[in-house]
Amino acid sequence: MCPGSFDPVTNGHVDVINRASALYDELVVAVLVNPGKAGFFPVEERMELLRESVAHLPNVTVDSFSGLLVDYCGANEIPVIVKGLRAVSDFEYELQMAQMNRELAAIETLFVPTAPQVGHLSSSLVKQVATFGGDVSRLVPKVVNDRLRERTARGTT
Ligand code: COD
Repeated sequence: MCPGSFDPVTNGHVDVINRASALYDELVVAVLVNPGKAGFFPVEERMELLRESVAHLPNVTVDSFSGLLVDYCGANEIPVIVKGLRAVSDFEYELQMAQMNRELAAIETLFVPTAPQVGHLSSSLVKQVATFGGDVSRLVPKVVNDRLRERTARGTT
């Protein structure tokens, strides 16, 4: 399981998904539905962009979930969560979540260190740069870049 907000998916996410998919027979990439937060892209659109971005990986499926990640994993018999780690700041938060998820459901978390080429990428920075007309074409899959450009052109960001 690779969980996240994926609002939107970046090349950093795709790198982690690529590498996790090589480690396991099956990988689920799941978008968190946060009922209290609209997000930049609606959840259905985030899933569509993810599906297109990982279409080259036959053992990856894309889904969404609301509530606790461990409940989704339990219901779907998923034994491992895979997370990407960029910096020390990621580690502090991710360690807490990994320990909590283990306490809640004895589920393990595997950390994949970010690739140096994408270590600076986050969905929020990509959105900020795109909103102000910056070029993010090297930072996100082509489908995401196209969608961001459409939204920026329509002035709906
Ligand atoms: N390089 C490497 N990894 C990256 C990069 C990058 N450039 N960018 C992002 N990642 C990794 C992140 O470290 C993360 O592991 C994953 O990709 C997803 O990132 P985001 O930003 O899309 O998603 P988050 O961090 O907002 O997702 C948080 C979750 C949805 C996983 C978390 O909030 C959650 O599990 N929520 C469900 C409720 C729950 O169970 N809560 C209790 C937790 S203890």
